[in-house]
Amino acid sequence: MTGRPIRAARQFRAARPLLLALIIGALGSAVLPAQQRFARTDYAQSTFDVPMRDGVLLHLEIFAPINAAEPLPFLLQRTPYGVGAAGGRLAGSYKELAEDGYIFVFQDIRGRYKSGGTFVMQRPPRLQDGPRNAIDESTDTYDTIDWLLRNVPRNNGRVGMLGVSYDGWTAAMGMLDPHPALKAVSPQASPADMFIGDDFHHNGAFRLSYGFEYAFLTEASKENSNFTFDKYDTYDWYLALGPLSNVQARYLKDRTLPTWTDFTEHPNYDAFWQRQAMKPYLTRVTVPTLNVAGWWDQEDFYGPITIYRALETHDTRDQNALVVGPWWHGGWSNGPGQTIDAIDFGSPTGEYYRQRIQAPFFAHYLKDLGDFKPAEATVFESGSNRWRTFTAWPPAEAEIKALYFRADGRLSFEPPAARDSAGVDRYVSDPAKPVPYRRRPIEPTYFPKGSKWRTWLLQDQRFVDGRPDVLTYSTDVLTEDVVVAGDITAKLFASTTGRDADWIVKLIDVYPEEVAPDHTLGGYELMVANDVFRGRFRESFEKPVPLVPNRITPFTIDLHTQSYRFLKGHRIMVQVQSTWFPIIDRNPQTWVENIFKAKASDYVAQTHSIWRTPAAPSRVEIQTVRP
Ligand code: PG9
Repeated sequence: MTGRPIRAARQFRAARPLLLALIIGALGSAVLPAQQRFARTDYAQSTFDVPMRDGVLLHLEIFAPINAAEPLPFLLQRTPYGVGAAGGRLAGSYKELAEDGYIFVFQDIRGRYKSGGTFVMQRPPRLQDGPRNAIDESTDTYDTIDWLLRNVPRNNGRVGMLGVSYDGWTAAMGMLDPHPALKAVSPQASPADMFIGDDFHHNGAFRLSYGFEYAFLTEASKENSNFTFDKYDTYDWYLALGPLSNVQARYLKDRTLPTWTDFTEHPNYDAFWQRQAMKPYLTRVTVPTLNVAGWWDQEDFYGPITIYRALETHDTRDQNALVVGPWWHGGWSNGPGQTIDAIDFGSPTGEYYRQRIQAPFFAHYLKDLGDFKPAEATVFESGSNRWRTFTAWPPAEAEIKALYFRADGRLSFEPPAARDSAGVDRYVSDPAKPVPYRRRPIEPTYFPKGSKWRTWLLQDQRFVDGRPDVLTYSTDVLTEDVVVAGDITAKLFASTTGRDADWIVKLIDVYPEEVAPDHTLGGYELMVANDVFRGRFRESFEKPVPLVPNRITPFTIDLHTQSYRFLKGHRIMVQVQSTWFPIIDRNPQTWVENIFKAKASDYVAQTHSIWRTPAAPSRVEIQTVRP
C-alpha cells in the first residue's frame, strides 16, 4: 500500500467509507480474544495531509491492522527525519508493539519532508499570552490527535507517544499540555537542554562536529543531507578550519543555516537557549511517563535523566519511571542490544526492554491489558551485567565516596595528607594539537559509508596513553567490587596561565591484563562517565567571566549518573585533559567575548595545573551502594 496518493484531510473526510475499507479492511464478525496477535502483513498503510490550527498541513503515514477484532489505540511518533520508510519499523524497532496491535501513526513535523510550514530547530513552546492560534510542537500534537480520533475509524480513543531523540523530544512536548486522549508517553533520549548537556553544548562547551554537521543535515534542505567533507578524517578538516568564523566564510558562504547562525549569536546561556530548555515546562506529570536512556548515549544522556528528575519532583501519583540500559543513542530500539563493539553485556538487553518493559507499558495504559507498572528505576548494572530495580534514583541508600588524585598518578579513597601540601600536576594544552575525542580517523558523524560515532564512548581509552596533555590517575587493583549507583561528580582544583580553559574528566574501568574468555580485552580502558566544562562559565552560564591566571579555582563538573560495578581485580582510573576534538571546539584559552568570533591568533597554548593538596583536593565523587 505504500505510495498511495496523498489526499488532503478535507478530501479524506469526504472519502471516509473508502478509508474505512482501506484501513480496517473486512473485519471479522467474531470477537477475537484480547490477546489477538498481528503479523506485519496484517497492516495496511494510508497517507494523509492533516490541517493544523493555522492551516498548515502536516504529513501522516498510518499503519493499521486490517483484521482487528476490537478498536485499537494509536501510537504516534513525530519526526524531522522523514516518515517515508517508517513502515519498516513494524518489523524492526516496533515489532513487539506491532504484534500486539496498534494503529501506528508517523508524522513529518513542520517544515520537514512532506509537511508544510517552517522547520524550527527545537521550536520553543509558544508563549502562554501569545496569539490565539500560535503553534508549537505541543499544539501540532494536539491537533493531530484530535484529527486522528475523529477521522480514523475503529480507534479506541486512546493515544500513546514514543520516539528516540528528536522524536523523543516531540513526544515530551506532546505531554506538556496534552490532548485528553493522550494516555501514555515514552520520551526516549529526549534532549532537555542544548546548552547544558545535550547535542549542541555540554556545560557551555560547543559540540563542534555534532553542531555543525547536524545543522547542515537538517537545515541545508527539507530532507536530510550530509555535508561533504574533502577529508576522510574530520579531525584534520576541523583543525584546518581554524577559527569557527571560517565555517560561514569558507564553506557556507552566502548560505544561511539558521541553527549555525544561532550558535554564533548565542554563545552564552541567554533567553534563546533558556526558552527551549525543558525543565521549566515540566511542572506536572500529565500522563504515565516512561523515560528511557542509554548509559553510553553519545548524544542525549543528560536530557532523559533531567526530564525524569524534573517530573519526579511532581510525581504525586507515581506515574513517572526511568529505564536505563547499556546502550548507545537509541540502542534499545533495535537489535538484541547484547554487545557494543568489544563489550558484551551478557544478555540481549534491548530485546528485554522492548518485550518486558515497553510493550507491557503501552498495553496496560492504552489497552487495559495486564497490570504492568514499571519500577521507579530499572537500571542495568554493567560490570555484573544484570538488571536491577530501585524505588528511587539515585537509590536512597547510596553514599558518596571520593576518589582523590594523589602523587605519582595514584587514585585513592584516602585524601591528600599534610606531606602533599605542594601536590600538583601540570600539562601544556595546545589548541594547535588537540587531543582527539576518539580514535582517528574520525569519520563524519553520520557518514553514510559507516562511522564509529555511535560507539565512541566505549572505545578503549588507551589510544590517548602517553600524550603529555592527558593526566592519568589510577587505583591499585581492587580487592573488592566498587558499585557505583547514582551520581558522579568531579571536583577539580585547577589553575591556568591563560584566561579560559576547558576541563574534561573521564572515569574509566581498567580491565585486568588477563580477561577470559576474550583475551583481547586485557587491560581495556572502558569509559564509565565523562564530561567537559568550559571554565568561563564557572560562576554563571549566562554571564561568563575570565579565569584569573594562575589562581587555584574550584570547578564542579557533573559526570552524570551510572549503575556500574567495578569488579574485584579491575582498577579505577580518572583522566583529565583540556581538549576533546573535534566533538568539542578548541578553547582559545585567552579571553574573547564570543569564541565564535575568535581570530586565529586568539588560540594560544597554556599551562594548566591540577592541584591535589589537603586544601585543594581534586577528586571524583561517586555515589556507591554496598557490593
Ligand atoms: N540527537 C539528535 C537531535 C535531537 C534533537 C535536536 C537535535 C539533534 C537526534 O538523534 O535526533
